[in-house]
Amino acid sequence: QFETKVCWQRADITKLKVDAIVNAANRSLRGGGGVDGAIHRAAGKRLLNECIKLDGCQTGEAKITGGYNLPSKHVIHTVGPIGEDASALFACYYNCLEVLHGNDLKSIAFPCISTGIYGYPNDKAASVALKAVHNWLHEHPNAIETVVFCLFLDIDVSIYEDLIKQVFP
Ligand code: AR6
Repeated sequence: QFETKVCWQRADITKLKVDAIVNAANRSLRGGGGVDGAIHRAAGKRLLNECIKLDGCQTGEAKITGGYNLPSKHVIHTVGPIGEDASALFACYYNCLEVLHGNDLKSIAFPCISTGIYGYPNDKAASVALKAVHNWLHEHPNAIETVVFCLFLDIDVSIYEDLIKQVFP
């Protein structure tokens, strides 16, 4: 038996070797800018071919594909809200964990969904992200091994450094 480890790391998510990295996608699932563009570039065009078959993704939903050329075995694509919508952002994190667990996978890395191009305020997004992960883990004790918050910007490092200790003491 293990205890789920929750941590943050400053990294390019395309370099992480976990069972699944999360993509902050758009509803078409056909690629885009930001982390979505980086993931598609690193995974190669077979990722887009698989995504096209998924028939898009609604805001707050999550869909899984292979990882292809990435070090991670899978990508879980989710679509964050445009602007501040706590219940939609909560659903993104929660549903990614549902999909991870539903596929018998054990480790996941999240980017800061919606806080780039989609404009969600960083501090508010972090508290929703941590709350969603905390709730899911509370409902599924030790069902998974590792949750990594993959941070790209200094602002998020300073926010998560503080908040993660409060939510996961
Ligand atoms: N690794 C980790 N995090 C990254 C990376 C990376 N390689 N690159 C960027 N980030 P964004 P959104 C961070 O804009 O706000 C796309 O066009 C970035 O600094 O990628 O959900 C989609 O197709 C920020 O902290 O996603 C959608 O149309 C975080 O990832 C739209 O953007 C999310 O920023 C989604 O916008």
